[in-house]
Amino acid sequence: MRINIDHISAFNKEQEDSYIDELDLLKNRFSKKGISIDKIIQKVADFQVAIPSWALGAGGTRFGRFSYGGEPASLEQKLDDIGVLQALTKSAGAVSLHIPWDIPDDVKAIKEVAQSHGIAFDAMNSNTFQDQPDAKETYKFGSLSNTDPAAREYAIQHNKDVIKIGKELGSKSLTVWLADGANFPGQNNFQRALNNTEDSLKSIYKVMPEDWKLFIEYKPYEPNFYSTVIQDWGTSFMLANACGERAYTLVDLGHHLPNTNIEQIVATLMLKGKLGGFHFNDSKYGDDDVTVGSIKPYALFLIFNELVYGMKNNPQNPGLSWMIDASHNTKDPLEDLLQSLEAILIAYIQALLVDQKALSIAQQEHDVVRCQEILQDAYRNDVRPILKAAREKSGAAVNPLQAYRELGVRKELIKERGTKTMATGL
Ligand SMILES: [Mn+2]
Repeated sequence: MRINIDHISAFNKEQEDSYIDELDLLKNRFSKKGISIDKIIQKVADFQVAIPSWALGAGGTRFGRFSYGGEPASLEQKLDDIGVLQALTKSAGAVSLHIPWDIPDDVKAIKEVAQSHGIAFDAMNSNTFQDQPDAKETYKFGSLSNTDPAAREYAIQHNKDVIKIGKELGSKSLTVWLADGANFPGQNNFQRALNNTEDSLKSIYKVMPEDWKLFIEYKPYEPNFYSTVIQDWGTSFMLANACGERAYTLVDLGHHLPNTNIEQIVATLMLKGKLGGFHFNDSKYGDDDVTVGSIKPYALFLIFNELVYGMKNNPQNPGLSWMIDASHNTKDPLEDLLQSLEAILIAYIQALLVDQKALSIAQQEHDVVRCQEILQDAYRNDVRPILKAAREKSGAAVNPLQAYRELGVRKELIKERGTKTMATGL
């Protein structure tokens, strides 16, 4: 299933002028504050979010997995699915591959498929959280932190292999997320586990090409329930500093205990030039991996407010690697990803509408009430007309989800692939 430009322009023609009046209202309102909606439209049109190769299959839990038909059965088909998202939104122009779930058999052919969809290769993800059928060592008691040097070396070598595959594909970064930790008090010597992890990460960093970045992700609990070796941003930050200049912390929204002030974490990391990447999802209780913006959209806006401020004021921080890291138990994953992309861009636009100059003055004057008013004045807008204008500008469908349904994409995919296919991944 390929969506071409004719599909999109025919769809957009039917929607013509449906948002122009509302857009003009927003332009008038915000130009009085010196905020240019046209500049925001361009920024939104340029914003790209990577889609992970494991998000295209039916997500599941340890209790079950329910298929929806037409799942991608190969890496090529996964790229085709991202191609659908990219054609509809023009904001999903990258894939983040997971190794070993998605080792390309033919690198050249895979690169061509990606290129034909306008998809770049974002960060590579290594997997040392489960044993593969032919594994020579086990990760049952940890990978980069394991007390057994042979298991550690095995995990280091896996990361080196991932870098090698990424180099061939044109990726420029490696994301390391470790499941390492302990299920019970006393199981691990915290200091030894941390030291082992630092040494292992340094050996991986050492072989990374000069133009690559290392992203170190953290998570407070799960799959281990007592302790996690890289439990928080501070530990990740410390390890990134120990590795070197091109090692960064990666923040995943769902990898925090409830009510953690994530906006403050991203602000601190950007000030220190150490925020490398950001994973989007949403949650109610833990690492729930539900659709972005479906539970706490105001929190997402506050985070984006700090990201926008940081991108403007912290040249010491590099451009960020953005990725959706979510799962879908009961939804068509492509529809879920379209909803996530929509929520990300809406929060981004709302943050771009914050009157930063007025906010800075109100902060200086300790006008607490005014500070809140300024934030809410940006947040309480229906910014979808701006998003539609950005989409039209970049050749995307003004309403991607509606276009997806009207074009009958899922029906077409089921016809092509059948109802029994299953994607590798979670
Ligand atoms: Mn993640």
